[in-house]
Amino acid sequence: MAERFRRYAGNPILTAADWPYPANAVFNPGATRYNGEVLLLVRVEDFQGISHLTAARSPDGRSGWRVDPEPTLLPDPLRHPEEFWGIEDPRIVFLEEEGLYAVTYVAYSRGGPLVALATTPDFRTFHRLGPILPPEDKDASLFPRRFRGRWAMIHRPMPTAPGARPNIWLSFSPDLRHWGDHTVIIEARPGGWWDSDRVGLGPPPIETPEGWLIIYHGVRQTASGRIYRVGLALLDLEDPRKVIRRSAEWVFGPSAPYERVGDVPNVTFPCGAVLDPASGELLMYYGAADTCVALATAPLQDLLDYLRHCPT
Ligand code: BMA
Repeated sequence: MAERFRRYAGNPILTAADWPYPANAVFNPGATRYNGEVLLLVRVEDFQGISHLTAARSPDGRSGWRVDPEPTLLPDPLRHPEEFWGIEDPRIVFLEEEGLYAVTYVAYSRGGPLVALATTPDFRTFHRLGPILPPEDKDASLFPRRFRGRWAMIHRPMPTAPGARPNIWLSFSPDLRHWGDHTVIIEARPGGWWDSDRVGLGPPPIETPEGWLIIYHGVRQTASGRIYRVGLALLDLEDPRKVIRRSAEWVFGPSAPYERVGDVPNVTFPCGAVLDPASGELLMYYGAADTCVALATAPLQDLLDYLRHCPT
């Protein structure tokens, strides 16, 4: 049994039927703690196929969700043409130094999906910094602090060379706007591997005494479509270019009916996680089958113990 996370008994925790206004699907939420609660910034797909983001809040991160009555962050294609076909898959990080939350999200531009950044103090007002990486690039998150004076960001550019696989990259910036020193950190493994088609960051990197815990999605191409599963890696605390460990096996993947069946079957796609200080559990929020939001939990220490036995 390779699974290291336990599904919440009340799954799925949010569906389109829970929405205060018409929605086709609600999935791939970013997550953070805000005002003593868990806040999810949920990707909502409307009936045109265009996505926006709406906040849902819960005191314990499990139940009692309250959804904003209106969209929290709508695409703004007039001022931000990169958002022409919507905004998707947010990752939320609190930047201590700025006293702000940073939201990296996919802006679906006419040139393809790219990485955009917005900051917010309160999840009511957002300040857009616009595109920070050109298309096609997705699955991006900042680290919450600088390394030797520079910000760092994980992302997943799409290679164009025939046969090249989409890998996870790391880049640095002096000011959150200009990014460089790009380097690959986690590659899709070739051949028969479960993560052979592509890999991409899930939730933002989680700082632990043993290193930055990375939860990533790995994809396999099959005769009946792609399967999106979840793996783990550990990056060096002071130099996140160094991968200390990487799980050989996936640690979570589609098996429940709501993960197997939906708009896109066989997808578990986490974009956010928060620590429950009372229990030491990591609460991982994921989109299930591009249709609804679900929760799976694992004691953080168990994940770190498991990684200690994973390949270097
Ligand atoms: C990825 C992203 C996700 C989506 C997943 C499965 O490429 O677009 O938003 O959940 O595919 O369809």
